[in-house]
Amino acid sequence: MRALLKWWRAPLWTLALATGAKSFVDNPILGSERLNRRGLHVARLKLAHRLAWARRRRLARGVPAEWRRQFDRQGFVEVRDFLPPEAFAPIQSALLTREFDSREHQQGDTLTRRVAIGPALLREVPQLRSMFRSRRWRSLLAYIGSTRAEPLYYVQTIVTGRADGGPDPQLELHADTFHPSLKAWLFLTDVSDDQGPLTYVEGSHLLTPQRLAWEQARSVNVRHSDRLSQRGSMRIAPDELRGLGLPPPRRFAVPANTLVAIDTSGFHARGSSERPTVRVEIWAYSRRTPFVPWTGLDLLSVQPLAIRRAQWLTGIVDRLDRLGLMKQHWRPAGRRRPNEP
Ligand SMILES: O=C(O)CCC(=O)C(=O)O
Ligand SMILES: [Fe+2]
Repeated sequence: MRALLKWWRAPLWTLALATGAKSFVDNPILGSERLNRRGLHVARLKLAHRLAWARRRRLARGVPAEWRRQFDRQGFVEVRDFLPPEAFAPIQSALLTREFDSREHQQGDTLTRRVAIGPALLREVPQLRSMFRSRRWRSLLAYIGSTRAEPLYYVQTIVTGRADGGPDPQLELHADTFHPSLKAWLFLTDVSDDQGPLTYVEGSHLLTPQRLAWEQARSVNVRHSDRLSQRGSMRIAPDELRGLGLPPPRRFAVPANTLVAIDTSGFHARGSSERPTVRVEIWAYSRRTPFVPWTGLDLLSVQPLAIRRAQWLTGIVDRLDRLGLMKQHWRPAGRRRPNEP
C-alpha cells in the first residue's frame, strides 16, 4: 500500500523530466542510480546545453561582439563603468540611502536582503527604468540567459559576519542548476577582495568531456553527496578543478558600477570575507524552462506584467506558506536602507 501511495506520483515525476526539475532526492526518477548510470542526468544536461546554445545563436545579433566573445569563452561578462556616471550616480544614491520594504534570508552567518523592484521604484528612479529598457542591457542578459524572457530584478544586500550561524553555504563552489541560466550583478558599492566578492571559474559553463564524466560520476553517487548537491546544485571541491582542466576561480573585486553577468550552470561561489561586510547590488535573475527551442513566448514578460512579477512572487509564496504548501524563506525585514548592515 505504501509503495502504491508512493507511485501515484510517478506520472508527475516522469513529466518533470521535461522541465528544469533538478532535485535528485525529490524525484526518484531523476535520482535513480540505475537510470543515471545509463546516462539520464548527462542526457538532460547535453540536451539543455545544446538548446541553450541554439537559442543564443538567435539572440546574438544585438550583443556587442566583444561581450559575446568574452561570454562564449569565459561564461561571464564583466563590464566596468557599465553606466555613464550621470546615469549611475542617481541610481546609486537613491537605492543606497532610501528606505525600502525589504525581505531577508539567513544562510549560515550571512544575511541576504532583497527589495523587489516594481513599478513604483522605477517611477522614483527613472534612470533605472532606462537601463532596464536599454538595448545593451537587454540584449546581453537575453544572450547569457538564452531567453528573451524578462529577468526578475531586486536590490540585493549581502551582509556577512554579523549573524550567528555556521559557514555560508554559498562559499562553496557550485553550479546552480544543470542547465544554463542567468544571474547578473550591477554593483552599487565597491567590492574589495576581502569583502565576499563573487567568484567564477572561467570556462566552467562549457560541457567538456571531463565535465560530462564528472557529472556522470556525481549523478550515479549522488546519495553520498551533501544535501545541496542532492537537491541539484552540485558542489565541487577546489582541488577537483584542475582534473577538469579548469583554472582557479576568478574573484570579482570590482568598483561600483561594474556589471558581472554569468551563466550559473558554471561553477561559482561567494568569496569569503575576513571581516563583517556589506555589499549592495542590482541583481537580475532569469531561469526559464530549459527544454524549449524558442527564445520568446513568455506571457509574463509582457509589460506591464513583467516588472510586477518580483513583488507578486513574494505575495504568492507568502500565501502558499500560510496554506502549508510551500516554505517562505524570505522573512519580512521592515523598511530598511540597502546599505545598512
Ligand atoms: O552573490 C554571490 O556572492 C554568489 C551567490 C550565489 O551563488 C548565487 O547567487 O547563485
Ligand atoms: Fe549560486
